Amino acid sequence: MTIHSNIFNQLKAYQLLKKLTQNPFDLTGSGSLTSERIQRLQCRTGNFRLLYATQRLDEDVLNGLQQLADETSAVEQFVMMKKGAVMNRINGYDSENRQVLHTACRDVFSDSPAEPSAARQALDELDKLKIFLDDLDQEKLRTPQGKPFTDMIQVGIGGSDLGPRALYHGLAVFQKEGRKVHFISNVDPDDAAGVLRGLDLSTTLVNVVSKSGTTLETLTNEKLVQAAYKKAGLDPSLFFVAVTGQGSPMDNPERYLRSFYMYDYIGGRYSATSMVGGVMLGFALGFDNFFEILKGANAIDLAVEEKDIRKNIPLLLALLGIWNHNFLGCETLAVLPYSQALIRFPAHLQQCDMESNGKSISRQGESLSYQSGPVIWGEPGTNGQHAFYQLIHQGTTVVPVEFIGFRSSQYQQDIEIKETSSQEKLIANLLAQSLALASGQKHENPNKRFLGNRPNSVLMAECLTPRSMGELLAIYEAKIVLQGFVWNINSFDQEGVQLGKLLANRLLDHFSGMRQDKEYDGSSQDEAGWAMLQAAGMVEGLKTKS
Ligand code: G6Q
Repeated sequence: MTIHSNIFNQLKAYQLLKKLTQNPFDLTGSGSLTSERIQRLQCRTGNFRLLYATQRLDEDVLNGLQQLADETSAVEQFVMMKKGAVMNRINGYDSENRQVLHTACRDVFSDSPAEPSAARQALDELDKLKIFLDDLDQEKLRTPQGKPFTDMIQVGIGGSDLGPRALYHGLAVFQKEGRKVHFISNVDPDDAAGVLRGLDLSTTLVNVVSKSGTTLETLTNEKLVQAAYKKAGLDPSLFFVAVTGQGSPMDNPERYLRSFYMYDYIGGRYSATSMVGGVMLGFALGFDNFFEILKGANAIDLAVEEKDIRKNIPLLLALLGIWNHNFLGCETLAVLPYSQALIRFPAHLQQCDMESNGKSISRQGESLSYQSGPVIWGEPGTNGQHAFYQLIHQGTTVVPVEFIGFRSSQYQQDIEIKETSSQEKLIANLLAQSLALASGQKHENPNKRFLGNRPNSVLMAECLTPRSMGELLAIYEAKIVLQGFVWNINSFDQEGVQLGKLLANRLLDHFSGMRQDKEYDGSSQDEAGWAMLQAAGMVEGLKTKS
């Protein structure tokens, strides 16, 4: 397949939509948010419905967005991706050159998966995981003292941390009794120290997750945790499990109790449904719950094949995002879940979206003459309401919002006060915010005036379960990928994080230089780096310590 080479702002649909920005739908007028509009502008996919009457659009804009999706073959490109096309590359330049097959991790329910060999590999890893989890459940796998394992520390960073961690928090209510998970990601020694403090290492497994097996933070933390085990008189190889790429420096089963693979064609930030999330989530929630996550994600991957934007939530979300960002000029997007369990979900989206679509060249290596991905941020509501919502309502910048909510709570432990439950209070707040942002408020006192026309939509489902969590994850993964197709960028590489890593290593060389030679002076080979170290007081600090 040849990679699509459309230039976004030269498309016919772009010109059409550009004209429509002259007079976007006014949500503040009396009679704007009619019941007919609210009923009509809804979309259903899987267990979710998306309410988008509170976006600044009408049928003409929707038709234009449909044309944009069609003209860029967004859905067709998604299907090609699932079938194993090499989508991760920049044509004509040195770049990654890979398939993009995170969808294969959950394409394990049909006899004719989109890419059979990747689905086979996913099934093989799932079989290994099932055996591992059964061995733990049946206590065939126990601690050297014969006790069951109760805890797991996941050591990993970036994609090997954020998605899995978001899912773990999202589904903590489904945790198996007597099992708990902890995470170490930052190379800040206080991250590890805080987790290790008070943990009984003799009943704790350590899951070291690194696709490359070379990530500085993860390898450092692995060594740090190993040292803690040795200090406690425990042999790390009887406690440490690994998830890594085939052939990576960590691909050495002898060093680990069990080893699992994730494959080259699964990008880190899209890897939560591979063994990167699977081992830890299986340990915490049990195999069946992990399988439910996969089912939910797979259902969305299939639903994305629908070309009608009015019937495909990920595609519609992608296009609404493009309307707000590229046409209405909104620079950021807030994702605000009204669910405490989704506390880490915005952090996962920050990575998944911004690392994917924070690009400024096309897939043909040309500079973009239009905006690519927006800044993504968020926090669970209603806490945010008492914090940053002021700016969203009355600030000088317009921040589109994607609200996420659930009709029922997870724990089902609620109380009625003044004839309403806490869950009802939560959802009433969510819906009220959506309306208030859209309609605004007229007032003779300027301080009490709300301009309104702040675009937002509401993503709702019944309850946050393993199935709907899997759906939510895949909805956003697909949204991000589809936007990348429309913008004609490579959403699957991350060159932008390399330069900082390179410079950090150069600075670290100065530290070891100083340790070896008190008279060491790095200013001649690296003026700026050395000066930064001096200015930060690090040179002085190290010399006085040594
Ligand atoms: C994600 C990125 C990045 C990666 C981490 C960890 O898409 O590639 O966040 O996940 O740098 O990499 P390893 O899993 O190789 O340690």
